[in-house]
Amino acid sequence: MENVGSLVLAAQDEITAAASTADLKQIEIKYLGKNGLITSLMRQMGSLSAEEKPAFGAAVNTAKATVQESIDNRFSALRDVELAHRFEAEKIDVTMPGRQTRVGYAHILHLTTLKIKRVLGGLGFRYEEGPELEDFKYNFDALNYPPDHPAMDDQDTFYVADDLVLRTQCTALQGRIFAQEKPPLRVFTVGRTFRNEAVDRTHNHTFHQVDCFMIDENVSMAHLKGTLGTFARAMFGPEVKVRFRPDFFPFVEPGVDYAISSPKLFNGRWVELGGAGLIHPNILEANGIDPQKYSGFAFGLGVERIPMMAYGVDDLRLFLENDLRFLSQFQGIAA
Ligand code: FA5
Repeated sequence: MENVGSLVLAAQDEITAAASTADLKQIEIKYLGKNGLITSLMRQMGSLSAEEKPAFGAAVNTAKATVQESIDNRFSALRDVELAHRFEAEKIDVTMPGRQTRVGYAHILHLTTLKIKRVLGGLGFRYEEGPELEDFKYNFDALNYPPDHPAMDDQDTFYVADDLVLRTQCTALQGRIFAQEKPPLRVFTVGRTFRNEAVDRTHNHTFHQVDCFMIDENVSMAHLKGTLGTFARAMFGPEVKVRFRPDFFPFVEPGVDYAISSPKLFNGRWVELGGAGLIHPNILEANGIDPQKYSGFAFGLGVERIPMMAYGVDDLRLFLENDLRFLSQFQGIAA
């Protein structure tokens, strides 16, 4: 019996000293658990006489109840303290200003594309899209490339299969249109193009091109120059001049590259924009268009070139890196 009393006293000392509800759980297990110190006292019953048994049993039960009650009381006191601490720690200051949500804005290449569409659409050209994963045939063969042209090499072109490439130029759209439509035609496209090239400040593996062509009776270099001049002035300002120089592309004859100059851009220096020319008679013939009756012009240029020149961006890789410190500078620019 003394043993029971001293266990209760020991338990109560520990209960009073417990610093947390977790400590209290351990004390509960230690004394009242299945193999707890008080619970185990019952095992002594067997060694007691029949007269002693009831009193011992009652004493153990009372001890259990006493310790349990002490634990319960201490538990609720400790839990109140712990909750108060937690509430304090997790307190929310509802008067603090909220976190700002960022509002999205259009990417500068998208804005440039919208402007191109508006300008060329306004000149009477119809917008069409071709696939980025293009038939070798449309990317090269239909554009009058000789079989050994270096652009077809693995070094320059991403091949997906022998007859399937990531288009290297938006000019690939021409063959798709010619296969379905007859002149007069005025069509343009804007889209992503891919080249397996060494990447530097003016070359990326993924970039964008505008490509535009027109076929009708008596189309000449004068129409090309007039259209490009109007396009360039609409994109860069009314002071812009356009210059042609001879260049070679298999799909045009004569072929040119063209540059623009404006007193407001690059101190009036000439800056090359892209390639152009009159659509090669071989291409017209291959598509059943009579080159005696019809002629056409085509031009293409890099979309990135436009904001690079307009805003003085010196590295075109920035456009696709998605660094908001760069992109946010174009926030608020009207399309
Ligand atoms: C062409 O791609 C021709 N299809 C253009 C053309 C169309 C000529 C119609 C005649 C008639 P070129 O390879 O020069 O041409 O590319 C045209 C423009 O795309 C370049 O002036 C440049 O602005 C851009 N460009 C070309 N390669 C890259 C590159 N790796 N990264 C970024 N821009 C590029």
